[in-house]
Amino acid sequence: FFFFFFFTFFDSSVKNVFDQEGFSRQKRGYRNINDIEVNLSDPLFTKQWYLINTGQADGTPGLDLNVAEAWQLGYTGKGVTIAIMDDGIDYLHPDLASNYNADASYDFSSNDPFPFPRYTDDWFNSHGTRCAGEVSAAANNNICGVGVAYNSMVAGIRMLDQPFMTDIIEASSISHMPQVIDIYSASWGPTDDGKTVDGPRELTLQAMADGVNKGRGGKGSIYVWASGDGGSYDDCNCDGYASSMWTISINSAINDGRTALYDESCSSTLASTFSNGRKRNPEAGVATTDLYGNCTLRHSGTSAAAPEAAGVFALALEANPNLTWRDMQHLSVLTSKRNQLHDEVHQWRRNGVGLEFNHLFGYGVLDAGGMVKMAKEWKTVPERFHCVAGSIQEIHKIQSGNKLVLAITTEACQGKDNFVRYLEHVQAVVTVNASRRGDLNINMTSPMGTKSILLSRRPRDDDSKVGFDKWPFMTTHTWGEDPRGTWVLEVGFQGEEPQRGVLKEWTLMLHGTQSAPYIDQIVRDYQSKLAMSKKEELEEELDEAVERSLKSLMSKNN
Ligand SMILES: *[C@@H]1O[C@H](CO)[C@@H](O)[C@H](O)[C@H]1NC(C)=O
Ligand SMILES: *[C@@H]1O[C@H](CO)[C@@H](O)[C@H](O)[C@H]1NC(C)=O
Ligand SMILES: *[C@@H]1O[C@H](CO)[C@@H](O)[C@H](O)[C@H]1NC(C)=O
Ligand SMILES: *[C@@H]1O[C@H](CO)[C@@H](O)[C@H](O)[C@H]1NC(C)=O
Ligand SMILES: *[C@@H]1O[C@H](CO)[C@@H](O)[C@H](O)[C@H]1NC(C)=O
Ligand SMILES: [Ca+2]
Ligand SMILES: [Ca+2]
Ligand SMILES: [Ca+2]
Repeated sequence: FFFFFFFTFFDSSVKNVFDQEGFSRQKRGYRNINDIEVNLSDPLFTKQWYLINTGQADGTPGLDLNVAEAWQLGYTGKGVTIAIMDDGIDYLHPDLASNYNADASYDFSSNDPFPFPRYTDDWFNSHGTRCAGEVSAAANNNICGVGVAYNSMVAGIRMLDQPFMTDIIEASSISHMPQVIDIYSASWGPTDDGKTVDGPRELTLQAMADGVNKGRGGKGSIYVWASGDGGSYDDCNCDGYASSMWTISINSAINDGRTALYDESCSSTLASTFSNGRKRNPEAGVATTDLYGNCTLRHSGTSAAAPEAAGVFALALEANPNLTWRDMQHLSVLTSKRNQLHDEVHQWRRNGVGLEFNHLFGYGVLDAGGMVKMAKEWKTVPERFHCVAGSIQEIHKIQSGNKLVLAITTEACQGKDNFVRYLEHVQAVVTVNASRRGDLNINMTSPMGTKSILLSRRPRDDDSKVGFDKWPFMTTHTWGEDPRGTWVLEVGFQGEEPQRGVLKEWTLMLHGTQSAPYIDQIVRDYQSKLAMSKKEELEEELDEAVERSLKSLMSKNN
């Protein structure tokens, strides 16, 4: 993440510092698998390639969550409670019972305190139990495998197993005991049929807002969301839960770094973890606990990816319980890694402050070791501000072969109390209709030149009536950028038949800080860089850079 600091906080006169090789070494730090000393008795532990990937099941060695480093530093999730919002948890399972937090659990599907899964012959309701094991399965007990945060506590919130979902059930679930539950993991959302556009309703939105503002004593509930299983036919920016700023949306890679076939891409995904797909090897799935005391090697889908992220966040929270919901997102952005992920469709790119991202994987795969180390030293990010950068509310026609290009030039509320200088999330609130909604595609480019694909083609979506009504498309790709300047929105059609449509609104919403985050980290990282460096020349150069940056920071912050 050195690039980030450099571009964000150092003036252009020190550009040559950026060219030093050392920076990219830091970002993708090599880890020798043979150095890992984790000796656990759990029979499935060595099958859990997503924890430590030594090349099991034809995987790529080193492509994992780097949990071993976090464990070796002593972080295993102690004192942290993660709720699995799902179809229940087999809390009698011998690998889960000791970590089960009964007091924080509830069954909203049948209104009782016992979220035990309902029996069906086909084990349909095994999902929550499998997710729970990924987070909190106990270690060294000779049963199944181990959780990412194997000393954390897991709560069951049963809420998926009733005939209809209601706003009240969702809202009650995500606001259940927000002072006890630290992290909520959700592997559900609107139907992944490639034609649904839907999101949280009124009560659930309010519950989420209350969660991030008041949960955990005001530091904010951490909501982890699976980005969806709709594959290339769907776009997770059409899922208002995954695309919410208040959730951390997680996608998945398979054990050789490829995308899974069910992966949806979108600009609101923050980072990725692991799941199965494509591979026939039965051990390429996710090994975890299963119903009625069993274990499985075959947990799957982005559903399996979200709980892994919840586990990593539990390790970070143990390292620093002061982390806010935004700190967790910043840490994910800064420490996630490209590693050996590859997306055949979308390039990896760097945004205007040097952070590497991908349209499908977000900022890359979570790195538990990197995260706890940074979390330990982390200072809460500065206050967040919100700026309506501009709004176009006129009728604009869109036609196949003739895309609409609109621009908003903004000062990002500079000179006002709510000036946003360092971006976190950006939302483009769009009202548009079309003769075929699924053929619409929308891109937005920031003043620093970062293009976000806000909406890609969804071939199955044949809506011609509703369109998008004040829909908040979100991007995380411009994280850390300076939003001042001209933003460009491009709206066009892709597909066989000619289409037409009308855009009625584009409102650009900026969210972020006025003062530079990570000031302390910059200095510390430069210092450690200096300590490691053998070249005196480099030392001098870096010393100067630190001094200059501090001066410029002070002038910027005053
Ligand atoms: C792992 O632990 C077991 C039991 O404590 C011991 O017998 C075994 O030698 C250890 N293996 C390694 C590689 O340290
Ligand atoms: C699950 O566990 C039960 C009881 O231990 C056992 O009888 C059954 O065969 C197991 N099922 C599977 C699919 O492993
Ligand atoms: C958390 O915050 C408290 C109070 O501000 C402070 O004393 C403590 O050092 C912080 N802990 C960490 C790990 O930063
Ligand atoms: C889109 O909205 C415009 C203006 O309200 C309307 O005239 C047009 O018929 C609508 N088009 C579609 C495809 O719904
Ligand atoms: C948006 O970007 C994608 C990917 O670069 C491109 O294929 C598409 O044509 C663009 N659409 C518009 C409307 O500019
Ligand atoms: Ca029950
Ligand atoms: Ca175990
Ligand atoms: Ca979806």
